[in-house]
Amino acid sequence: MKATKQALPAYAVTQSPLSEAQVSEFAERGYLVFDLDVSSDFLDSLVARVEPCYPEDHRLNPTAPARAQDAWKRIDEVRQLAVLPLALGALEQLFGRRALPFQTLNFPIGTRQATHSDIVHFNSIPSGFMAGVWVALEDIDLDNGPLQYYPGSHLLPEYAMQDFDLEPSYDNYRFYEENIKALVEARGLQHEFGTIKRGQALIWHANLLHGGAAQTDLSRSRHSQVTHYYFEDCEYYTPMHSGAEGLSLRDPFWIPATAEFSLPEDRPVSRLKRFVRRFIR
Ligand SMILES: O=C(O)CCC(=O)C(=O)O
Ligand SMILES: [Fe+2]
Repeated sequence: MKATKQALPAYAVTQSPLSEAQVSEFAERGYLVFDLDVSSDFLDSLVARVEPCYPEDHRLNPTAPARAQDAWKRIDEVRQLAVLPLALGALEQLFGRRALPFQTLNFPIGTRQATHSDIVHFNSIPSGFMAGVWVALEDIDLDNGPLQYYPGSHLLPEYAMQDFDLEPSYDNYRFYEENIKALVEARGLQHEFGTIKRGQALIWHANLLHGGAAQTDLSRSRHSQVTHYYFEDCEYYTPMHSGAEGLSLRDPFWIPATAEFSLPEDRPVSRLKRFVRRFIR
């Protein structure tokens, strides 16, 4: 069956919700914290309904790292948070193009993810039209594994695996992390922590170096949701699958604007791409 191209969802967008000072702060620092203005009941319901999406081993042992990718397909609150008019409006104001959410990740505890920039995972042509919006679903402090980031690091060059003489592949990803760690040390970059309150969001620029700080109190949770966005009128690709043979373009499925949607079939193109990746490299 021929796949039809998804029309851009008709999102409701709050126009220009940010002040000029917030826009310049983002340009200089590569991140911005703002209030999402969502109700406590909404956040309670989101957290409760995502819980069954985490893997069994996390439910048996709540200190085991866990994530639920694209829970928006099943849990409407996750979808609603991803398409929140205020978040879409802020992104549009910061990047000057319509924001298009393509992936959600929910976490029940700290990720302890090593420092990276999302540009190594998702990039665009023209480059850098990608952002993450990290939402605190409960209060975050230094003990429950806050986001850790390096203000201003989005102004560094965009580092791909090849810049460290690494073949792009997830098998080599730990060497990317080692190189980024060395770079942060060599440049003496200073980190900050995203100790933000429940219902606040932190937008990061695609090239901002960030990761998850260690969770020092493992008796606690750290409920959070990240939505990754691209922007309109770009080409999208996966740097980690793009090597000498060319860019691995992607055709993201944009998170729908309303609760009534049908998911794309397992599209013939992506099946072919998977086959190529498995057998021709
Ligand atoms: O939540 C975290 O600790 C990091 C998440 C992250 O790096 C991402 O979603 O891009
Ligand atoms: Fe990230």
